[in-house]
Amino acid sequence: MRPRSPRPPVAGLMWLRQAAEARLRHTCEQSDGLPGYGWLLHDGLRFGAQEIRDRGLTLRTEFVKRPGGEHGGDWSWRVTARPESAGEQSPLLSLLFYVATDGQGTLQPHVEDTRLVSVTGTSEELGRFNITFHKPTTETGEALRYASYNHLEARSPGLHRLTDVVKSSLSNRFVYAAPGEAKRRYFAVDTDRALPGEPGQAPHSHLLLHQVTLTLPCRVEVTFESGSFAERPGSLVGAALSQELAGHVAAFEQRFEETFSLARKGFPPQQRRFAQAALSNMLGGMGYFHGSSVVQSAHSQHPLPYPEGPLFTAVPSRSFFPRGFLWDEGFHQLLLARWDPALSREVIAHWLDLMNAEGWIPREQILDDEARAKVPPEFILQHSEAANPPTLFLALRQLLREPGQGPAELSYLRSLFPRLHTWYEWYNTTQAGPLPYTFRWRGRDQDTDLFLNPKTLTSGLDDYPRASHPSPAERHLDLRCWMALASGVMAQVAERLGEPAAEYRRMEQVLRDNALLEQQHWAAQLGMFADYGNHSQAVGLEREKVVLGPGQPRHQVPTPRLVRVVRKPPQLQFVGALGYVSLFPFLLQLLRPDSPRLGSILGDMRSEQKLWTPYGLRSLARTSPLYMKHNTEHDPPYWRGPIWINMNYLAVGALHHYASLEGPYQQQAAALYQELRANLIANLHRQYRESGYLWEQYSDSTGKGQGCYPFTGWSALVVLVMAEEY
Ligand code: 6A9
Repeated sequence: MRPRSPRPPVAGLMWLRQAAEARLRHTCEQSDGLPGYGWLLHDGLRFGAQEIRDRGLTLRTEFVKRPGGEHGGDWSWRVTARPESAGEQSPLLSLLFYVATDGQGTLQPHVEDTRLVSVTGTSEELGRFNITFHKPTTETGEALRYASYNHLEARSPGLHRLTDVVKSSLSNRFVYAAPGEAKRRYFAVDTDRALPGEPGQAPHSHLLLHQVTLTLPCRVEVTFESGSFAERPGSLVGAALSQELAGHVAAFEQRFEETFSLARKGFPPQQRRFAQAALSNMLGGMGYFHGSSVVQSAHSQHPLPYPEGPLFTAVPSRSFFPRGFLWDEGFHQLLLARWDPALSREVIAHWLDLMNAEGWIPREQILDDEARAKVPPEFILQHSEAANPPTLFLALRQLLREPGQGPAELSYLRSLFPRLHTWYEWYNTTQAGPLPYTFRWRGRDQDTDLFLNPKTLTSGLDDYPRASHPSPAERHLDLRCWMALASGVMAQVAERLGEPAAEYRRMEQVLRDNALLEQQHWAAQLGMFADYGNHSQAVGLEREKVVLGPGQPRHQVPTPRLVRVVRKPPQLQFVGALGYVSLFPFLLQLLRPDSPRLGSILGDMRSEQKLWTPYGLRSLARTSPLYMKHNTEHDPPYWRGPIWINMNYLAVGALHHYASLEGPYQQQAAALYQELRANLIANLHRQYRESGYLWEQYSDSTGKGQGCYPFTGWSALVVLVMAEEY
């Protein structure tokens, strides 16, 4: 729990199942391999309910915020712990509640015997506050429970080191002695062992921690009360908290149904809960980040820190990629704009505020030490010529469609407009292609010897096959289609504001012109839309031959590397790689409904040899030369076969669109729409049921979730597929 502040005081929970070894849980770590955790309900503002399944126990955590006063009001947390299965011998559990500062504010502990009863404090944005750790009760809150108490006061170099500080203070010299039970030793924080802080450096973070150790099942509540909240109707604990929670649950259910109509569409309760969890996890995973990217620009020799700033954003995966990604965000906001348009507007404004004077927005937002701690060094640097698909236009288009467009929405658009224009022009100028109305992603991998196909991280489709030899002659189909979308939305925004819109419209019309599109990107011989560039199909990875020098012993020779061999020299031509890129004129609905190309795309999509699977559309056709090929020895296929949900969402949306327009392919589109939609929903739900999570991508041969988890970024778009909202 933290306010949106650059240097926030934070409150949180760690837990520890008492066993021979102390395994402390704190932040979301994929390597912990929990059987399941995530938000089941979360409205993004006032309330949330989370379930965490750890081995042997289940934790349910719930919070409610109650507005009041001048500092954001009160909040309460409730944690209920149960053994995983009834009848299991009750393990001893420690819940560790903490509060910590991050360079500003004060905290004052109030201890009775060994129990930290409460913390009073102040901070810039929260004013005065009081946090109370209530005594544990039975699971239903009726009676008090026996427990042992410990507490810790310590210093930490920063919030990202809190886990280490707590871990290093653990000692098992403590004894749990409930009346009538056998005594048990347990691990607890030990103030005597707390780190003194780093010498010569003012310790950044002040930590206070309350540990309660007891048997299951049990419940513990914590209340935060804001000093400026004068007329509090009573503390938000016990029965009062239960009542508030129940009210929020009912309101959430109703709002969810009003927004997505899943009950009306006949989805059974189990599938509705799945969809609620997907939405809730995207909302609950949102973060407020603060700091600066490290940027390499063409104007300077060395990387420089970008100006410091905040970013309020959703994230692809809280456990694995807990930071903002530009093109992911456009997809996230497609979902959130339907749930809470005001929240979406705020997020989009945050992103546009990250633009530099030239119109560039860094693709990946790695803003502070905490974020940097989770990123390998080679990914930290952001290059100021690197683009990423401008999907925020997708989100904006959705916001323009939302009902209730009043003066506030208009003035919001007006304030956005100059930045939108600058951003749009940045793409037009810096990512221009070799011919008018063509485009090219800058910043492809240059090292053509070590990669089977040099990657195009900026496109978002990383290792999707492109021209084998990057060159200025390349024309990238996906970027061209994104620019058609961007032009159309710019025109719409300008029209709404009474600003000159003709140039955006003209650009949109040219980019939508099917004849020009075919001239630049239809590969007649391949029978598909394609990229164009300096390309050879005949490439492969082979072990380098090792030549022993005279007298050189074999064991001194390094293991031969895998290097790329080009068996036929590259030439300017279309790139034969049937998959998501070839579908773009369809995905972004640029094709006329009577275009014969629409017919061939639908055919390729439905072909099981090519793109169709029972679980969704695969990223690259099985018939494509680089299908499921490694890019290097240690770089497995990523966008070369597996099923990705953002692209499948666009595909279902496009099928829905073409099914609604009269034309020779209307029936076919309608049939595919039903089938693809049903396949996606069934597989994601099944994977969620079986594995406990939504995943980054799905295997095209088994449908199994793979990559990182929980991934409730764009995979959560399954909610919109269920709701038929495109
Ligand atoms: C790796 C290793 C703990 C890759 O969802 C975010 C992005 C997408 O924008 C992109 O389209 N993902 C997709 O191809 C994840 C990128 C993560 C890169 C950093 C760090 C983690 O170590």
